[in-house]
This record gives sequence, C-alpha cells and structure tokens, in this order.
Amino acid sequence: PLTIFRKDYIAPGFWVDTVEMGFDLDPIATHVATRMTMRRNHDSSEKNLVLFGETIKLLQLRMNGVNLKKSAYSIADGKLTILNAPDVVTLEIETVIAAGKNTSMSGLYVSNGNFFTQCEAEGFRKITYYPDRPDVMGTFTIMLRGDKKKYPVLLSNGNLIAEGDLGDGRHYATWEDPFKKPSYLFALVAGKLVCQEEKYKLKSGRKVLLQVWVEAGNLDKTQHAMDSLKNSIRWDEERFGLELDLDRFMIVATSDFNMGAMENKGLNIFNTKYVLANPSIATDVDYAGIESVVGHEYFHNWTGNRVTCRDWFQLSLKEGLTVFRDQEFSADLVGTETGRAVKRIEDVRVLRQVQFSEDAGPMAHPVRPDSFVEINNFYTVTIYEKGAEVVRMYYTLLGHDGFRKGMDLYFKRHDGQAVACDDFRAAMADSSGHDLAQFERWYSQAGTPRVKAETSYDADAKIYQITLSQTCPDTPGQSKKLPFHIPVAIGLLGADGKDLKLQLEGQTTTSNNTLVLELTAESQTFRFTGITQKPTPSILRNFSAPVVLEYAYTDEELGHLLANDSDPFNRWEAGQRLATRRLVKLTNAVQKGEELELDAMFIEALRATLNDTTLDPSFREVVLTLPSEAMIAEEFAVVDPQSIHTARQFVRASLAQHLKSDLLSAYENNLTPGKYSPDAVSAAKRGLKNVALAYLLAWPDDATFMLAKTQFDEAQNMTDRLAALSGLSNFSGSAKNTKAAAQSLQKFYKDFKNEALVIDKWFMLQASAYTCDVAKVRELMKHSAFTLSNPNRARSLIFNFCNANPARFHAADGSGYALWAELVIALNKLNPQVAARLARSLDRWKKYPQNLQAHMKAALQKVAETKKLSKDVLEVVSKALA
Ligand code: DPP
Ligand code: ZN
Repeated sequence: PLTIFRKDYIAPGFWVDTVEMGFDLDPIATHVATRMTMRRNHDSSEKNLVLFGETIKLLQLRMNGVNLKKSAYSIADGKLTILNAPDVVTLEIETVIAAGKNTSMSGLYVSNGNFFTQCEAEGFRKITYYPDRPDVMGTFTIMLRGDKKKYPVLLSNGNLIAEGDLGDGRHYATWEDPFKKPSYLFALVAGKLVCQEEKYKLKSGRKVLLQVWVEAGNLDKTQHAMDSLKNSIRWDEERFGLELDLDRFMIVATSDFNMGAMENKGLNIFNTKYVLANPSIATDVDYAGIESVVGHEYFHNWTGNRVTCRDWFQLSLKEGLTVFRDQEFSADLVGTETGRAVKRIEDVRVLRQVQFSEDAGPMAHPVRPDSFVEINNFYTVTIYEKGAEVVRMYYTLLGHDGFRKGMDLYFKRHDGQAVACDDFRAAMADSSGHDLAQFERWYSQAGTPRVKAETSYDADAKIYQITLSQTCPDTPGQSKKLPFHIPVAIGLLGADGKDLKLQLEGQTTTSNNTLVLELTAESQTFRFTGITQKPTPSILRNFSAPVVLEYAYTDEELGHLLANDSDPFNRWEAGQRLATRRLVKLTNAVQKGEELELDAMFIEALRATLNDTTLDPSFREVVLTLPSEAMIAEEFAVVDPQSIHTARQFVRASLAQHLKSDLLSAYENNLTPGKYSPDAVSAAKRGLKNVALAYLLAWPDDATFMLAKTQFDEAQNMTDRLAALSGLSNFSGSAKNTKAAAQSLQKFYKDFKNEALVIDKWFMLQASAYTCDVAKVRELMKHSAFTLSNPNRARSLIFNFCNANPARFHAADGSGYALWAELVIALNKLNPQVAARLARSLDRWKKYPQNLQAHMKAALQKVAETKKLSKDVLEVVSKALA
C-alpha cells in the first residue's frame, strides 16, 4: 500500500467557499446532492481539481451547470480528477450511499436504526466526492429529509434555520453552520432520539441552548454529561478566555462508535460509554471519564475547530493540546493540590504503560509523524498523551501566565486557519522570548529519552552538584538522536524532610522548593551553592518531562522521599521505585525457583502511608497500587509474563498478610454511607476502601470473603458493586466460596442484562481475571450477549484479554495468539479500524522468549497473508514483522 509522506505536502489546487448538501435518508440508498463553490488557489503547484471519494456511487457530476462527460475527468485510487477546470467553479455532485451496510463506522452508517456519521479523519469522502483534507475549509448548509416516524429527529452542525413537513410522511430540517470548517468536522444524526436540554448563560450574558441526545429510556443517565458540559464551558471561559461561539451545542450518544467521541462542530457525537451515567450503572472511574471526554470534545471547539490542522501529520497540534487542556480541566475541578497530583499520577501511568511501550516498538513515531499508510493508525498514545506532555513542557518552561500569553497569541494569529505544530511553537516562543528552537526535536524525534543523573556533595564548599546526561534509543527509521530540550524540575530534601533553599551557582533565581533546570546538551552539570548538608534529590518533580529518569537511589533515600517529599508526584514515584525494585527481584527469583520473601522495610513504608490519615485517601490509594504487570514487563529485556504475575501476586498476598488489620481499618474508615455522589472526596474514599478490599482478598479467609460478598449484595452503587465482584471473581478460596462467587457473577448479568455498558463490564471483568484462559474466552464469545460487530463489546472481551491479561494471553502453547489472529481477521472484514487496534497487541513480540516469539511470528504472518486485508491492519502487521 501507498505510504504518504509529510514532506510531500502541497497546498490544495482549489479552495472551497460554500457547500450545500441535501440528504434523502434511507438505509439502503441514501441520496446525497452536493453543490459547492470553489476557486483556484493560485499559490498551489497542483493544477488539477482533485476530489476524494470511496465506497460511494457517483450518479452525476456537473461543473458550472454542465454535465461532465466521462472523458472530462478520471477516477482512480479514490481520487476524482478534473483536468483543465476554470478558476471559478460550481460543482454539483450526486452520490448514493449504502449506509445500512456500512460496518466500518466511518462515513455515514446506521446504528440501532438511527443514522450517524464519523468523518475524522477521512470519512467524508464516503459521503460525497470532496477535497477531503483539513486545510480546505468551507461553510456548510445541510438539508436532511427523511421519514417522520423513523427519523423524527434530524440534526446537523450549527443552527437550525428551517424545518417542516414534506407531505408524504416525510419531513425536513435545514442546518447552517456559520463557521468555516474542514469536512472532517461535518456531522449528521437522524433517528428516534430524545434529549435533555437547558438554556445556559455564558459569562458574557449570551444565552445558549445545550442538549444531550440519547435513545429513549436513557434520559435518566444524561445529567452528569450535561453538568460536565456546563463545567467545561465555564472552565474554558475562566482559564483561557474562550467562549462558546455557537447558539446551540449538542451531544449525541451512540452505542456503536469506534472512538471515545468526536468534536464535530456544534454536534459532538459520543460513544455511550462517555455519556450515560447514573449511580447504578456507572463507576467513579466512569464519571471521571465522562467529565474528561465531554471536556475534551468541547475544548476542541477552539483547539481543533477554530484553529485546525494543515494536514494529518499535524494531528497532535489539536490532540496533544486538547488532551493537555482536558487534563488541566479535570485537575482544576478536583481543586486540591493532592487531587491534582493524583490526576497527574493517573495520566503518567497511562503514558508510561502504553506510550513508552509504543515508543519502544515497531510502530514508534514522532509526535509529528513523517509518514503513514493509514492515518487512522496514528490516533495513538504518542499523538495524544506524549503530545500532551510536549504541551505541558511549554507550560513548565514558561509558567502559568507565560503559557496563557502563548495561547492568546496562537489564537490571535491563527483563528480560522489550518496550521502546523511549528506555528504553535512559534506562538509560545514569540510571546515569551524563550528560545524554543531546539524544542522542535520533541516533534521530530521518536523514542523515550533516558536522563541519567549523578550527584556529588562537597561539604567544605557547601556545593551540591548534579550532572544530567541524556540519550535516546533508536526507533524505526531514526538513529543517532540529537539532544532534546528537557525541563527537569528538581528539589533537594534535608534530613528533616523539608525542602532546602535552592541557589544555582552563577544565577540569580532562587527557590524555596523547586527549580526547573533546562537540560539542552548531551550532558550538563548544575551546581547548587549554600547547601549545608548532603541532601536527597527529588528529580523530575511532577514528571516535568516524558523521559525515563535513572538515578541510583538507595532504599533509604526512597523511603525518605516517600515519607516527606513536598512534591506529591515524586512521593508516589519513590514508592513505585521501591515496589518495582522488589517486583523485578522477585520475578527473577520465581524464574530460578528460589524462595520468595518480601522485606520489612517495604511493608512498613506502605503501612505508614496506609495509616497516615493526614494524607488524602486518593493519594494513599495510588501509593498502595503496585505497578501493573505491563509496567513491570518494561523492566526486562526478555519478558516472562507468568513469572511477573506470580511475583506480583506474591507481593500482594504478603502485603495483605502483614497489613491485614491496617487494611481492615482503612476499609471501615472509608465507608461512604448515604446517597451516592461522584464528587472527588467520596470517590477517593471508595477508591481506598476498594483497594483495601482487593488486598484483603489476596490473603483470603471466610471473613474477608463475606465482607466482599456483603458489599456485592448490598451495594448502592456500581463502584462498590463492581469492586466487590471483581474481588470475588479473582478469589481463590474454598470450593464453597468459589461457587458463591460464580453465582454473584450470574446475578450481576441477570440484574443488568438490559444495560449494554454494564454487560461490557461483565465481559471485561471476566476477560482480565487470572482465572480466564483462552478456552474461557472462546466460551464467552459464544454467549448470546457477545458480538464482534459492536466495538465496545469486542473491546470488553477480546481487547481486555489480549492486553490486560498477559499471563493468560501469552500461554506457552501459543493458543492466545491463534485466537488473536482469528479475531483480527474476522474484525478486518467488519471494521478495519477496530481490527488494526487489536492487531497492535503483538507489537512487542520480539521482547518474549524464543518459543513464544515463534508462535507470535506465525500468528502475525497468518494475518499478513490474509486476502483483502485493509491497509489499516496491513500497516500494523507489516511494521511488526519488518
Ligand atoms: N474524536 C477524537 C478525539 O476527540 C478524534 N478527534 O480525540
Ligand atoms: Zn481529541
């Protein structure tokens, strides 16, 4: 398949000014009539008029009122090219779409009898022939026509300007979006839907209409999404001075959706997972997820829609920035310093576990990629999460106000334009005077940099010296990386645990706690003066850069940091380092058949944290949570998933055994009786209580079993119910208890069989339990509630098994990989985007022992040799095999 290169960008040969479209909605054949006015871009080297189109039937093509003969244009490889077009053109195009047969969930498709669209990145070309690229922006007027009974609700972008009856049982609605937009932001929704709506007053006094549309029966699950939307609107006004520019803002939920949600102008379309919530179906984690995704899509209205991307290589321009914004939004809503830190910890966990792994594998790519085969494969953790880290580094380097000035300048310069990552960097540099030339390498070089720190203390001179050196591993197509511009936030702790005053030699800036060092060379030495005692360094505070920090901490130093660091992130980090050290050692011991032992120092450090009631429960929860098996795997050159699992389970059981009474107290002291509320304080209590419960079940007896069973039976909310069920389904106790656990699982299914999102949890919980092997997955696939054609359902069982149950997925006989290959091939036919995501589960195959590698390679080859493989899947497996 064709590789597309960033360096080959050429401006479009024609601009679009206005687009009018009429849709006659019918699942078998939706007719689309498009009229657009275009004019030549004299600055482009492209002389032809080029339109893209896929999977649609072309009925008619008229240029400036004249039917175009077949000889006047050519169609090849998804491109329609008109030669010798005049400078000013009105094109009229009629196309037909078989939306009901579209299982790809890209373009126009049908879900539960309703019509939806998904046009990012290149779905609009499945609707009509169009210059479907983000730098072509036009104003859209859309008329929807359809059966009144089947499609009582007709929605599109912008404002409703007309609606009425067509007399024949059909009706119409006309929508006008006053803002120019690229085609990927187009959307339509038609069908049987109901909405919760509200008039909301902006800070300026202007009133807007907010709506959350769902299927009938779900109206009791929309309040949290509505609240999250109002919080998002207010937050963007207050933090960035950005106001909602439309009179109406709609969110629509569908259960069939490839992504989390989509920021179509004024008409966001969401996966139900990120809209629907009430206490009986949604957990605290779900509530938080909804808040952040509603925020994310809303914030795109400025960072993505008003200022959009010149081409898809610049995707992180909008995604990295918008993830940064949604992270800050969630952190600001929690409000407390610890709450912020816990949010930061959760985000960094994802980055390390998923993005660092991507950066070390065959799909590694820069935040601004140089090439792709299928752009849908580049909606990655690198573009999103590492992209957000890159934006956060500007924030760290320029400060709160400096960053805001940069944002203001960015909008002042580029509102209404399609721009590049370099334009954002230039706005940050020009508004602050900070030299950000070298910072460009964060966009161009892939791979996770390693920063090594070495320190020495001169008591006589009272000088503490730290030398920072950086390297970055080779990645596909890139070797010999140049040094990055890395902000390293540092503090120094005295013996009393307090921060020392910081004064860099030869510099005037001082700090009472943290200084941001700028590492730009391969190696640099920084000297702190006036240091009267040998300190403990707290390096990379708040995770100031997306790097791996290597420093030879002693256990005592880590214990000191865990107990005292004023930076809560590094306090947590110290605990994770202590845990990782032990988990690695124990994994090796498992492999050698040695006896396993957990040391008292670690147990006591965790006991102290668990019992420190001055600490926020959410913070105690994250400290108590051990690094995941996937994180531990990153520590090894050759990964042995079963030994890692055994070692981690041993640590959990040992902690449970030694901390039993402390865990029980934590459980008892963090009950949240009364009416459920998803607020941060209550959620934190539930979080700590449920982590305590999970530990207690790792060293089980009948009493802890009863505790979990009672919590399951009497739970007043999904958070507590699911936590108890998860504990029970991982429980290894007496036969009697195991049976009762299985019954709980059955009861859960029966009670929630009409709630699709809860049934997803039911599958997910089983798929990720250690008790679930390949045979069990195959059995669950035969369950009447299972289907591959719903992405959420496929993810809940299949993706969770392949990605979140490593000890079982990597079964020695290769049966996990054989299942994986079967499913990638099956999904490829239905939905290439979802298939390609699943295909990524074998990215790191070269990190496993030889016997597993052989099985994985065979599975990858089996997929690669499949006929009619989508370019989505082909790109992923060929890169893995390369
Ligand atoms: N819908 C996806 C997101 O919001 C792609 N833009 O990130
Ligand atoms: Zn986004």
